[in-house]
Amino acid sequence: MPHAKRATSSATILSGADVRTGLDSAVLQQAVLDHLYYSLGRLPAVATPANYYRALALAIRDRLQQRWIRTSETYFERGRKLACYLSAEFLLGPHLGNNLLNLGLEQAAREALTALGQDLDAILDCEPEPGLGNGGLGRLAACYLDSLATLQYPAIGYGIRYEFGIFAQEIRDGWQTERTDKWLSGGNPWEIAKPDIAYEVKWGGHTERYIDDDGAERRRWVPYRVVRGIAYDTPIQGYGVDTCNTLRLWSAEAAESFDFQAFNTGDYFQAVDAKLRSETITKVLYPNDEPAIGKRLRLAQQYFFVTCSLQDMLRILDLAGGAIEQFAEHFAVQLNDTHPSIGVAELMRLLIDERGLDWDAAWTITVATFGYTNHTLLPEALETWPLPLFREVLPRHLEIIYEINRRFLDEVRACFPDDSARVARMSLIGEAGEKQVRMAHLACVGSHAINGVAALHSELLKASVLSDFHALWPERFSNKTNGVTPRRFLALANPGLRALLDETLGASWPVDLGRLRELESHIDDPAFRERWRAVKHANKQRLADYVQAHTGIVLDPDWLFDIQVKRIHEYKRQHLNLLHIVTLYQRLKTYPAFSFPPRAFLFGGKAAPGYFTAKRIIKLINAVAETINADPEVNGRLKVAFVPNFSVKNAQLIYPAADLSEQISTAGKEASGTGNMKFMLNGALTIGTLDGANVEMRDEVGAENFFLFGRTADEVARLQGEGYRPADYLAGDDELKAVMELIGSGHFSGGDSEVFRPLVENLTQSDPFLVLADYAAYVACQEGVSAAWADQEQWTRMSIINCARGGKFSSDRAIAEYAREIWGLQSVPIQV
Ligand code: B1N
Repeated sequence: MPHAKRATSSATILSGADVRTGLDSAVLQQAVLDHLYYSLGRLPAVATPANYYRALALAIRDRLQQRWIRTSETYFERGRKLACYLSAEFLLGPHLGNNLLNLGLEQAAREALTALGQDLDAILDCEPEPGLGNGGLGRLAACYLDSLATLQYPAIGYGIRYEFGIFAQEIRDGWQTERTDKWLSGGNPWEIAKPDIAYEVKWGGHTERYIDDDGAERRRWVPYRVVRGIAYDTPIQGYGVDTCNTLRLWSAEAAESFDFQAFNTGDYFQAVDAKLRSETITKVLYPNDEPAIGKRLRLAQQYFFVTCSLQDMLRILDLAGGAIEQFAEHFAVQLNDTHPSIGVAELMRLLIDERGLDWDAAWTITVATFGYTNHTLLPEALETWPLPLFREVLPRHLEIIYEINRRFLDEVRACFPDDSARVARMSLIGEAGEKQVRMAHLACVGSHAINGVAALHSELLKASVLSDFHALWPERFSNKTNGVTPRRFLALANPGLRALLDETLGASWPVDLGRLRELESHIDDPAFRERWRAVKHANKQRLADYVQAHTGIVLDPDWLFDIQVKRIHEYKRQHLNLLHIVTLYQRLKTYPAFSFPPRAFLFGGKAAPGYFTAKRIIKLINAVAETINADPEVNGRLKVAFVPNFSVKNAQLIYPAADLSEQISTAGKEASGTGNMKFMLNGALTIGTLDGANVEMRDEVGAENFFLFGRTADEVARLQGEGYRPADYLAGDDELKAVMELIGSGHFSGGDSEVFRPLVENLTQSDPFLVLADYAAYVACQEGVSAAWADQEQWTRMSIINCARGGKFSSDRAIAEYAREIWGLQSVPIQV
């Protein structure tokens, strides 16, 4: 049972637990005062809420410390296999609330702060969130760390300590503007810098041949520059267990030896300049979700964190006295998309150039070590690096990749004789136009396991972008449907529902999410349904307050809350949602008696700063919102709001407040989605296409509890193959035509008919994501939603069923599958 420890911990206090470890509210209160005084230099009389946040965070980190150290010590003693999750992004969200939850300390912390005249919720709100990711991929990594710790798996997350995370979004005159995210400016109480855990990262230069002591011919890399990577560790506490794993993020610093060289030649300013250039490597997260961009700094970031992480594994292996030949028995390394895939060449370099292994031994180890998760089918998102850039930055790796490729293509030729087209397609080097290094191919060749992130996505991978690799190595392929942590996204985000679940199911559901099924036995109980509705209503009021505070827009919690929050992207089709809203608006304006249950439409999400169309979609959402919200003829039934700066923090307010979850991507384009799962677990119904994990959500919940519309992935491919013409759909649908004309006319933009012309032309002339082709089906499906909402008792039943059948989408299930089927990992209980 989680948190059974609470009882013994009071005993510990009686037997002398101190201000750093004690778990009851009185000791916690003392610990907060202690940190205010000794760590912050403040007396309570002058302490701000932000000071209290920091003092409490430090007090809680102290309480993690013995678990954290004991966990590392146990892994080291036991020498069991360690899973290393390599990811360029970890979108963690605020730590304090989650750590209190996982330690079972929420009540004690609340009491301690109340005794100090402070409100815990206000204090929690002071935490700036570490936004070290763009969206789903980075958040998935964070959910997986939570599950790894909770399931007591020996694991470490490796990534980049960006000084600036994902930009903060502000809306000015309806447009997105970006502010740098200075998340470290107030200090970070969660991390511990380990300057003694540091590695050299080479850079540029050339390679040369030499003869080693045994007379063998070898190659070595003579770099142009060297920087250092310093470890910063953050504790990842499991829920209800003593396991506390580590997230190790690397920060770049100038390598001293190189500074000294410049100092010695007297060029002080050149030395300082080199130092600054070194440190830019980890300055900022690239704010791009999906499209790959051939930027030198991005390649530098990838190589930087990957080499530090692999060197760290070698250090751990050496400390444990393990043999280098046993590397793959000690470490399972998962590549979170291709961003860390340079690791394949880097591990080869380390094993051959630095540890003296021969090629075949090194290759066997490398393939046994790596697994590769693909997160997207969008062709423009598959990472490639221009060959000249790659050679300039990583000359030794290019040689290694050529050799991997030579041997690999021999294997392809042996399996598929006389098929030179296949050889060209599969090569690690793309030859079309400017030569490129294809990182997805490197990841496939260098990994024993390759997986997609939802059943449909994994099938499409095998049939499309990776079909040649599937033909060669079918046994490497599997599916691992994504999951989300029910701790942060249910227990922490939705305290009202958590209390109801605890009371109805007992306390174990957060670690055994299948137990949600038992809710179904309460569906026919009107009193239970009434309580379910009351929880949702309170969550909607909480969100309405937030929206009013941040936008001035007033929402009524009795209305249907229809929500789409995710990155802004054409394939996610926020504009399809908008076309529906404008359709309702137009109907109301044309037929004032037109009747439907009042709805509040909420949007949230960031656009990549350079993504012209996505930014214009945000402007259109805000323009439509402004017009509709100000129109007394319609605003008794329609409201639209754009919630600025969608983040993990405000997501925790948004998911629990949704009645309807919009998952309306063009089928075949969204690899999985994870927001879809967070909504479902919080009792929202989904309107969606057969895309990504929606397919499996609908399988779980039953067709009668899911609003399905739109073309399937096959139909999308067929339509596009036949030559899709959006004009045909426009011509055949007067209502759609009128909607497009209204948007184009300047009605929502104060008469300016230019501002949305690019969007209208995009949709009417090319419509790459079939918005117009799915429009009629979407509007019809939305009418079904309105009809269903009219029967509140039936809607509540469907809401309960959505939550009850969401157990599959716990990240615990996903992580157990990775551990068993890809990593060969055993759990290791930790005892403090
Ligand atoms: O990964 C998520 C999935 O649930 C989403 O469907 C998928 O779109 C998302 C380059 C990406 N795919 N690719 C990225 C992110 C950053 C970047 O620089 C690509 N993100 C996804 C988790 O599986």
